[in-house]
Amino acid sequence: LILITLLVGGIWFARPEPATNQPEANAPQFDKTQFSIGDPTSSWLVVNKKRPLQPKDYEPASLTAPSAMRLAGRPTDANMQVNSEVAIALDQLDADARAADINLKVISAYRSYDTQRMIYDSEVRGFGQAQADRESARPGHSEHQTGWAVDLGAVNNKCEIEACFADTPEGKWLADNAHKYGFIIRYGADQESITGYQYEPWHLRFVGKDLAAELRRLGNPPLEEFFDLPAAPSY
Ligand code: DAL
Ligand code: ZN
Repeated sequence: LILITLLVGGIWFARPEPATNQPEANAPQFDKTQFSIGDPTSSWLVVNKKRPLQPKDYEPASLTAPSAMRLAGRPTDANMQVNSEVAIALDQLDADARAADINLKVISAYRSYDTQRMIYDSEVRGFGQAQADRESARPGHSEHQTGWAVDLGAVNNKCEIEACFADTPEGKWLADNAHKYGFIIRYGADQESITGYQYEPWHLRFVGKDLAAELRRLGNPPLEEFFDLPAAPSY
């Protein structure tokens, strides 16, 4: 045993130094294949107009409302709920937001296939199909159907689900801080030709802290671009 230990130790210490000392060359590459982008239970899921949920009527196994964050509805309402990982992240985000005098609430979270269809159909009736498709996903195509997405707003209701939310203290705080809790602003400004949707500064998508940090480091490219997927401006 002593001999083996000495031998292994000798081999270990005899290992040559890496060829370069440049930190860049040795920095670990972000592994884009760590998690599935097709499985709706994966926080890296990419769903868009070209990538329907599989199955289209997918339902998350369990959903729960954040326990301390303020809600526009009741905690037992499905549309106040997200998956448990997201609920925990939202409570952490909210605790730090409150400490910074930022008062947020959940406006809309989980939506079933049928609920999404009702919302989409009512948008079509109100604004026509072309405009509806810029604002609302068709059923089977929404992040809201996965439990990974949530629309947040200010407790004072200012600019609720409007582009001007980006200019409110709450919207600015989210843009600056959401990544620390694993969220991205999924439908960024000037990304409609790729994401298929107008700017939605209120729509947070949980992707986990590692990916959220990497996307921020790269200047917030849309998920489609990051994962080398086709742009999804239309169905
Ligand atoms: N408003 C987003 C795109 C949705 O309906 O999922
Ligand atoms: Zn949304």
